[in-house]
Amino acid sequence: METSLFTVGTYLTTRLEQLGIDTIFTVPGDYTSDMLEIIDTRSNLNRIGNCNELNAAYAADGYARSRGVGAVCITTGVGAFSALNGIAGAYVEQIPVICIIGTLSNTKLQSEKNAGVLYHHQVNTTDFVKHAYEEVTVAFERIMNPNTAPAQIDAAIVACLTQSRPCAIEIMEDCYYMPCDAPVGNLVSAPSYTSYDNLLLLSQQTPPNIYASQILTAIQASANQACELIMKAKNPVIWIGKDCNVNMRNYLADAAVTYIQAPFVSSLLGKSALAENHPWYVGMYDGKFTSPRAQPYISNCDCLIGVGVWNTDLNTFGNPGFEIGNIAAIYAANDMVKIGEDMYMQVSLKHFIDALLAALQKNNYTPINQTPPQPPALPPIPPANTPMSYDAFFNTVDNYLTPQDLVVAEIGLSTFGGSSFLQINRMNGFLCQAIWASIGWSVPAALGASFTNQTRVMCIVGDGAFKLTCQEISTMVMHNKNIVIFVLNNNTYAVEQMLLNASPYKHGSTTPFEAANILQPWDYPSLMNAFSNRNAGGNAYSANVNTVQDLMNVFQQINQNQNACFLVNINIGERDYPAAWAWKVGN
Ligand SMILES: Cc1ncc(C[n+]2csc(CCOP(=O)(O)OP(=O)(O)O)c2C)c(N)n1
Repeated sequence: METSLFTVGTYLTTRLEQLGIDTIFTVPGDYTSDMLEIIDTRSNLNRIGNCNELNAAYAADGYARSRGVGAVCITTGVGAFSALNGIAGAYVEQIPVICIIGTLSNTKLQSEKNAGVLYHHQVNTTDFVKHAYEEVTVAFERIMNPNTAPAQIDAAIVACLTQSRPCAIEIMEDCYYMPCDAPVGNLVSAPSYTSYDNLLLLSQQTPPNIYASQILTAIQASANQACELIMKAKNPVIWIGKDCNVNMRNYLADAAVTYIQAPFVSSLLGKSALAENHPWYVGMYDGKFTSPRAQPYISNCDCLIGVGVWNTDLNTFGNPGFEIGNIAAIYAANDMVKIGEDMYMQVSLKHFIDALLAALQKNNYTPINQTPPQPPALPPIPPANTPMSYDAFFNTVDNYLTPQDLVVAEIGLSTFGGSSFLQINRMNGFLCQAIWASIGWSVPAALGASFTNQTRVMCIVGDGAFKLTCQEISTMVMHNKNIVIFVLNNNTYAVEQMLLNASPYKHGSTTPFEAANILQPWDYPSLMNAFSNRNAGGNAYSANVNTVQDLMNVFQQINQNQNACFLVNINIGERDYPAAWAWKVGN
């Protein structure tokens, strides 16, 4: 037999290692066990066993948000369907996750098809996992022939990197240990646009390539129109969005702010695309949840320059139809530029920013602002005996966050005007699943993100969301992770109540909560005993917080135990809400 140094399993693990992936989130299954065995032979790969596949997918998502690309390895059917929600979130939010799914062997499939034997975890003999995953992956490859595995694996991974969205690689269990060709070169994402120089060459040839000319015209015209508006503006504001975090495009946001020298705000999805101690940063712009500091800049703004902002309902909260008012507005995102009624297609953010800055330079642009605004003061820590409330919690946390801290924020009442107003002094230091908004994402995502050097993850999660996926704390303890989880305990699904009927939140209200929004109280700190088997390794702590003093004590403990995992129960009155929600309550 011809021998090869590589098998399908080692080919795939080599590709993952080349991408800088050192951790894979997994749940075993008999169709996948050989793959996990292969992972365990790789000294550069760390296999994390999660409590369930949904958590594994969320963890790979959190890892990818922080590290660039992540991987999860699960079994077919039961595992793949459990993970589907996590993969869907990654798809919607443009997070590159490689999803490896082990499935039955060729022999079993044939006996299923020909002899009518149904194997466990199978829905039927069709490609049922592929059908389920088709909407939430940019590539789905089923590997049934080891000889085609290299090309299939490479195609899936390149699609994942290029489109910054998940791919699935389904491997039949008889293939893992089969030989295949060795990997050639490294896999990189293909640029989503043709280079400017090539467009120019193509447009200058005879006859000119009309498509290249069309794109060049769109780039130039959008840049000129934007330049004209910016030159005229007295109070321009730059609005940084999610496109700047995708595929590491943060440098484009930086280039725009540095050259234009205007105050910038961030969208919820783009929060921390630039570190928020940047001198030109003035806060969050998110419809009704615009931060108080950003508000006057937005009110006076006569030219809004949107750099990579996606318009979603949670990004423009409470502004139906997204009315920004009668001002010049430039939106560059999703390979398009929109200025007023004009749309320019196939204009990548990079081409637009490059051309815009060149146009400004050509027109001798002088920034209207010569110096950045006064740096903000952090909110004062409330008096020590102040009972816990949303605002007391966030104002205190704001004073303790360091550039080492990476905040993973869950969706809920606390996100808007709570986590979203925290000052994050670290690029990409704030993760939130703010479009897909699947509650339960944050705790496993915090685990995933914690595999980042020089990082302490602070996870801020409502009690309702916590209940979905909190078992992953046991994985954190098992792997000695230094993660802090703050459970905002108000015994309710508060945001659901707020959106349904805000009257229980009115001053002095005795209006009962909707029964569906009331939670069974849990003894949260005790959970740490269970998840850590009574603190077996001495690295698991929990605490109850009722006052600001209690919270400051916890931070002291956290700082003294840099390598421990903390579960902190923050007791908040059920009728409390972040002050930023007052417009909704009508108080
Ligand atoms: C998987 C999933 N199920 C249900 C919802 C609907 N949902 C959105 S927020 C929320 C309540 C969150 O409650 P909690 O975590 O306690 O936070 P709070 O609103 O009290 O701050 C629910 C049920 C969702 N977004 N995702």
